[in-house]
Amino acid sequence: MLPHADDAITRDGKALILAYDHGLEHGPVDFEPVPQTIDPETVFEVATHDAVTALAVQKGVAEGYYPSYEDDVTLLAKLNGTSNLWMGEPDSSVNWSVDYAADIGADAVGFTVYGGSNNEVEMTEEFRKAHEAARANDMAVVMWSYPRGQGLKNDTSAGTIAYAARMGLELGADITKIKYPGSGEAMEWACRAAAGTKVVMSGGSKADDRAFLETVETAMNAGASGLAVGRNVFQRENPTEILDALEAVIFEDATADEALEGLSSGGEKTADAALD
Ligand code: FBP
Repeated sequence: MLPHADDAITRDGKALILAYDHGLEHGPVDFEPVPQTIDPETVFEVATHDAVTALAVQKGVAEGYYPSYEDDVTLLAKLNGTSNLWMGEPDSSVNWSVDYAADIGADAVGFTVYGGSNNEVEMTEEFRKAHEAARANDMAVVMWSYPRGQGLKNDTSAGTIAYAARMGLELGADITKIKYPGSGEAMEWACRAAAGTKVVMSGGSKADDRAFLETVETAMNAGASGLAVGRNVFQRENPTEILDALEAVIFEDATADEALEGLSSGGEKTADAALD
């Protein structure tokens, strides 16, 4: 890990990456809870919130919408990604080059590696090319480190997630994005395994305010450097309100309880699903 390589996408060494590549990864179904989010402009507006240190999008969305937001949004180019229509062993096509992302104005690149997939070797070699091109362009590298495939499927066990965090360090990521492994202790182990590489927690499917913020607080206390989140922000009717709360927990050391006081729900549980 290079010191300061991630300065452009962090604030006080912490990150709140807003992910909006779901139209490719999951399909338009993810926009149904808040239908206007099908329009990327809506989410670019959300990303102008001070708490958001970078917005992660795919090439077409960046090409079409970033030019209008380049003064207010920091672009993280999610280089690879595959649709949910793909039924094969986990894999991800590389959809744009680092040089092209730099031309569009990206400050960082994002890349998924599915450790444990039959395609891990090829994906890791593709990551290597992207990583070295990013270094040549002074861009930060964020690895979506998601072990899955073969017998693993969507494994979030403590050992697997610590391995995912470690892969980020070993392969040169500045920030490694991992799934929440289910407890503060497991998260702490993952952060220790990353040995100084910043670890950010993936947001997961939409949870109620209290469950979500408590998990974020636990992750931060365990040594995480922030969050890379999509649905738990843009699937809320009031994304600004949850970003205010996340800003407090991630950057201002507030507890979840303190942050919940600012929410109109007051932290009441809803029927929403828990974090996955
Ligand atoms: P969420 O916070 O909505 O989970 O988004 C994070 C993310 O990594 C997105 O960048 C990506 O589209 C999605 O999760 C992929 O999730 P999965 O592969 O687990 O379905």
